[in-house]
Amino acid sequence: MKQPWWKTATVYQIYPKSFNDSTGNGIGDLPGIIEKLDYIKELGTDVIWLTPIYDSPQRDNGYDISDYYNIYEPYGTMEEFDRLLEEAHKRDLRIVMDIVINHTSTEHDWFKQAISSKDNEYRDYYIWKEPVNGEAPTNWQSKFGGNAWAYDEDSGEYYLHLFDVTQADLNWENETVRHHLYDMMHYWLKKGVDGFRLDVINLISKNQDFPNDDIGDGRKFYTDGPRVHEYMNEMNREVFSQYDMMTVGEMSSTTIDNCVKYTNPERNELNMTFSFHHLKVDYPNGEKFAKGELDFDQLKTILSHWQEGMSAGGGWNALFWCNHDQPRVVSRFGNDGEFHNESAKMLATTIHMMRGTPYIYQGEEFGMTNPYFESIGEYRDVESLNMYRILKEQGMEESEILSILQDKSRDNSRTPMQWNSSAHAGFTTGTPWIDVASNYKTVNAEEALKDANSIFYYYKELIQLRKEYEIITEGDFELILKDDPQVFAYVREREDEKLIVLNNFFDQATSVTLPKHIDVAPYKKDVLISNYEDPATQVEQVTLRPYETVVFHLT
Ligand code: TEU
Repeated sequence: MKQPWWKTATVYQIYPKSFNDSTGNGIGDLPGIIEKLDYIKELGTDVIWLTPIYDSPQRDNGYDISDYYNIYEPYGTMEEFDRLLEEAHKRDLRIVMDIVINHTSTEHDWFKQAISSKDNEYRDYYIWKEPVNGEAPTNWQSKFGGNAWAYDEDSGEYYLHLFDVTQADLNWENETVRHHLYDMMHYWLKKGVDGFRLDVINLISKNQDFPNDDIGDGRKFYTDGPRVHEYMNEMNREVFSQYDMMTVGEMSSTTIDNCVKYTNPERNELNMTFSFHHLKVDYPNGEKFAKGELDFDQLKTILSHWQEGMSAGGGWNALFWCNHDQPRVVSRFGNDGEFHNESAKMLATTIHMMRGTPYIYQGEEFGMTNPYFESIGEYRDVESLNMYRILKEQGMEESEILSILQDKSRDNSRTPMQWNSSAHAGFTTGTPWIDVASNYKTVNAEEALKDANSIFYYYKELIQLRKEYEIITEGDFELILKDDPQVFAYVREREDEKLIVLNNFFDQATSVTLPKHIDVAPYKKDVLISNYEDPATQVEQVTLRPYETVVFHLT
């Protein structure tokens, strides 16, 4: 049976603000993206995910929307968006828009009306509560630090903001709000958009008792909440089911069971989900803003559980290491020094041979690294700046905070795209809104395109393999060598075909012996892909060099 197009596709994520500036104002824009469509096509990706481009005060770089129907002016005009869509479609590239419907900016007209008086017709578009004992209604914490409620002096009530104080949560219990949002989705889909990435979509249903959280930060009262699947189903019925489109839900702190429910096609909710548990394995005691090391055993366990659990339940994973909220994976879990090339390719292979739809974040395809900023003045991200203030107030030394931000800040992935070795890496002829990483003269797209052994052409090969070998999208998954301290090894199997995927995650060579139950004797063995020129040829016992990855194809 023909698979839906999004199952064999690879998605390229663009953060417009940092992608390519065509006007010299230091901010990326839509005409700048059009200039680079042939580059994206050359990589071989099929879909472009655009992070929010709507009108916004940019407190959270567009995840604080003030008008769903207009383009943020420095990015360009609606005509330029229409041209981008047309030029992408000419190249068989689909465009997926990022929609933020858990909250709006407090600059949105709805919120301006809502805060103007208690009896305004828009009041109930948001979540307002009376103080409790003169305090915030609950002890829930914002994900950007501090309490999740903001006090409005005029009305004497608080409004909920799970993120920044300028990002007010919408009241999804209000059917009028839901239908306004569905109308907005139809507007973009009727223009020809090919799908949506739905921001923190599993937070939209809150426990209507709004209880205090005696042991946590309140997330259990709004994560995968009481009516969330009802709302997803309604969205699908009212909108998604009417188009040939793709939906991917960003899920904060979710579970495999819920993601099976969100993505099993029989439930008519979403096509696939992003989950983040594998990207918290360097959070000591679950604490993001602290110095942490890769817990390799946890990484293997989590990724394998999600592969096995989602496959068993008929769900579908979005596969990723990087996005605009995450540090650059080659700096985080790889080696951005001596083994930059090898480790980037190994990390890519680890997820691109898995079951799901892979996502490549701009610059990941040629190994962009964290920028290692040395002063707080170089940071722009609201979460990082909030946490800098909070940690300082808690008495932490500035040097320690800056060291934590070098590892964990979301700005690590938001530095300008490194196109070439010219000023500001060819991103802008003006002054970039955020500094370019200092290694742009050697780590850039132009250098990568000239080098047949570059990370770029390795990603291109991985993307092509997914289209050629159905075992990659449809094969069963089995983790092997579970206790090996440095190799992430797994088998994909489908009828009489196997892939054996071996990934050395460290800078020391090691040897592995396949477990006895993996019978390889009757098979013809080929190497499908490897990051070393001369990979092993026999599979039963393999020596893996630093960060070596090799995929054996058994037929
Ligand atoms: O991210 C939600 C999210 O889970 C992360 O922002 C995470 O909560 C944060 O980094 C704390 O560790 C989405 C968008 O991807 C993000 O850019 C927005 O800031 C956020 O929602 C609010 O819209």
